[in-house]
Amino acid sequence: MKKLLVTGFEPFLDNPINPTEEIVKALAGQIIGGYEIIGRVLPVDFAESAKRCIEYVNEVKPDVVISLGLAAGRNKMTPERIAINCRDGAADNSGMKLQDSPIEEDGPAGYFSTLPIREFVNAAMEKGFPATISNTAGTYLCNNVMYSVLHKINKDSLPIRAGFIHIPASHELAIQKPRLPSWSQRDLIEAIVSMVEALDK
Ligand code: PCA
Repeated sequence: MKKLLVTGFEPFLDNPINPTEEIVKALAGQIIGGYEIIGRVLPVDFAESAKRCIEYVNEVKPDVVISLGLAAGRNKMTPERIAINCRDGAADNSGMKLQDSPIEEDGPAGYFSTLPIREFVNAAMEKGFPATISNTAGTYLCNNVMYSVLHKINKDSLPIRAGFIHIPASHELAIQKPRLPSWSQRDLIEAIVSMVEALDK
């Protein structure tokens, strides 16, 4: 059976909960759209997260990698179009703070997602979940993981489709940070399921 590696992240910065962790736990072991789901949670750590994700790719040998990250403040599911060769932003969970730092010294400026992001958006919307393509994954850990995985796939010519989806806050998180737009955890999970089902449409 085809394999899908789904990754999420641990909590970070002022977010005591990361709903991507719950999504990974909920989906791991399931079969969706003809894919066996393997779930892994990544650390919010510049030195570790991409390395860890690539180790999981080597271990699992998936056909597809979908990485998930929280974009607190967004109100829709947002498949990312592109990852850029830049690390910048707040300190990570280990206290490492980078500015204007390339992910790969000699790497290309960016990599486009190789996931069917337009189909993802259409499939989520058909099921009633607001979704739109995002044209920036930022410059923090999520962009770092998306770029690094696509770089590895490109460099080694691996037959793997990969990319990233940023998700809104869950209600559980919004209770602690009341300004955030939020979704129920169940809807977050179902919206991701609707996109997984669209992988081969
Ligand atoms: N979101 C952050 C890092 C971890 C996460 O879930 C980001 O958007 O980079």
